[in-house]
Amino acid sequence: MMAEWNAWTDDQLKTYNFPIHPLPICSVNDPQAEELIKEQKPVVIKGSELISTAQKWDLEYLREHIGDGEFTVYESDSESFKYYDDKKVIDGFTPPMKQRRMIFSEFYDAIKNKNRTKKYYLQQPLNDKVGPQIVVDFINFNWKWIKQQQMNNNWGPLTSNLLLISEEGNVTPCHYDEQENFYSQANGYKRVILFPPSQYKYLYPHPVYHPHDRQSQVDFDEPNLKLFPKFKKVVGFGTVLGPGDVLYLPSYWFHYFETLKNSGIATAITFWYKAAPVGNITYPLTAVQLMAMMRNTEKMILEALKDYKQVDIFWNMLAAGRYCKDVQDDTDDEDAGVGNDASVVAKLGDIGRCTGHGDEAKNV
Ligand SMILES: O=C(O)CCC(=O)C(=O)O
Repeated sequence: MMAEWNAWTDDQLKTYNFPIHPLPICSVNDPQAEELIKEQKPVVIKGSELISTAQKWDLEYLREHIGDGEFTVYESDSESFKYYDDKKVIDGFTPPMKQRRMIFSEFYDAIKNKNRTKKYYLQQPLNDKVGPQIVVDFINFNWKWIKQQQMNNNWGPLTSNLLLISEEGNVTPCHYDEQENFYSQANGYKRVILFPPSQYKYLYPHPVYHPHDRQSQVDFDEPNLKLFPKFKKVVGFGTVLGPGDVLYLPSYWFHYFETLKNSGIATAITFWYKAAPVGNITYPLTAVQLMAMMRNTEKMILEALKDYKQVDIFWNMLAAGRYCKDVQDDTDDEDAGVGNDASVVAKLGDIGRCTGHGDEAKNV
């Protein structure tokens, strides 16, 4: 087996105290990749050529070809870009970053400005306003491969291709999405850390009514263990994605991304698909089904009460002295109904070594 050369070193990664196991890495024809996708387990796929025509999309090429449309660019005072939904409004919420609209050359100038104090992250769904050369590159993506995946797994329609152009050091804090994603790295290097849905209780997502819905409340740099004591149980699965890599990121898996320090710009494109319809329900429910159920319950209560401030009062009233007994903590190790973290580690660990790539994966 050939050792794989890494274009990056460990000192380009942020340091965290929790364990991080390697994610499985498979070449595109490896049946293990198909198996993992079917089981809704993450896998990094090499050699799919999904967006090989976008590997040349550096800032110069995009400035020349992407057209005059406007792009959403987040501007932050720090390296952190924590998403918020500006349609959800609550008292006292200050957005942690500014959402701006820029044409590409404005973004280019902002990034090239050496005297700036702000950091930038372009995040824009690809649309029909892009220039003709970008359309040609897009048409020449490996649609045959990805449509086959969509069919094999009974996914619904493709909903969006988000173009992500990130500066070195940018961090997308931990959150989950409700769709299946083939996250494709065009150029540059991004470290990703994933957590299975069964770790929901260790990651404390914000309430559904909150602008940070789906985002973990835990600041990975300075976790507040008084408020979020179970965060110390968290176990991640990580890797560094490089040009041409495709990560299958299953719906409801928590994920965290960082563009490697001193690595320049990183460009990636998401392929978000509606998840497969829920088949026959069997018991115990899966962690994903429980998460979806919790979301729906929270939404229903908000709809009934109308006022988000009443929601906290309601849940406390419901649980106080009745549903919040210590007995709930027993579920941590048995993991009744929410999947078994140990079995996920074992499964992902085994498969990570069988592909001709996984052995060399660094423990990121
Ligand atoms: O690449 C990033 O920084 C974030 C990507 C992400 O969160 C996603 O694809 O769901």
